[in-house]
Amino acid sequence: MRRKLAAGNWKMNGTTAALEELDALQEVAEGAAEVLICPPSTLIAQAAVRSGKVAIGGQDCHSAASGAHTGDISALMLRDAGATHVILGHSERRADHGESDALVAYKALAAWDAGLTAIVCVGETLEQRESGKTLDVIGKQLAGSLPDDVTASNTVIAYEPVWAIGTGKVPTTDQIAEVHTFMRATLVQRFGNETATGIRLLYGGSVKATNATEIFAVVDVDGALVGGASLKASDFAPIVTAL
Ligand code: G2H
Repeated sequence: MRRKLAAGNWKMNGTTAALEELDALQEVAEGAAEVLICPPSTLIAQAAVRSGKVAIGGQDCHSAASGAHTGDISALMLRDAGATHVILGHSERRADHGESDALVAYKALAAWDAGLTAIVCVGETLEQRESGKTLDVIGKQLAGSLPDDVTASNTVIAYEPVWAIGTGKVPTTDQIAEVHTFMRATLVQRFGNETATGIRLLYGGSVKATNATEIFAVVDVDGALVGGASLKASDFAPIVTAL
């Protein structure tokens, strides 16, 4: 049985005052679903101290354990600051920083070495969807971004159609089901039934309290990666309870 996961990605938002939102999430974090918040790196150590039942994650890490990489953060540093998870290959990283599938796979290895769970993101652009390439794109991203030693506990996959991120546009439940079913089958083929059926598959892209229940009813959706609606506990808590 896969434990549901509600993951909040604060992106480049939040200063110290935002940590109050963690206090307000404690009650929903007592429930059956796992609750994770990925604040900006500057807040991780403080967040981990006051996170209570809420798990804390990073939004990216370098593929190397240490070294001359100005401005970057290693998986070990995230772990040391109190993180248990790290988002990798988010489409904003892929677009803004030119991250390739291969780099994402190296980052996943670094995350595992540091004891972090990698949340690996995949998703098609609108142009790719409209030209009928969605499953091809997702298949290639999964093949290239996941190292061979994936387990149900070291990896979570997030399907985030690029055109749905922060736009308010959400795929139909049939479109989400098609991709999630495809991802599960792809994982079964590569990692075997036992591992693949234990891996949690999240949907991400304009998830809100008003659409969460419908999305969570879709086959093979084990939770959500939430951006804008995770910034305020009053918006995020109803999403958690919808799981
Ligand atoms: C997708 C998502 C969080 P939002 O990037 O990862 O953001 O919910 O704002 O679309």
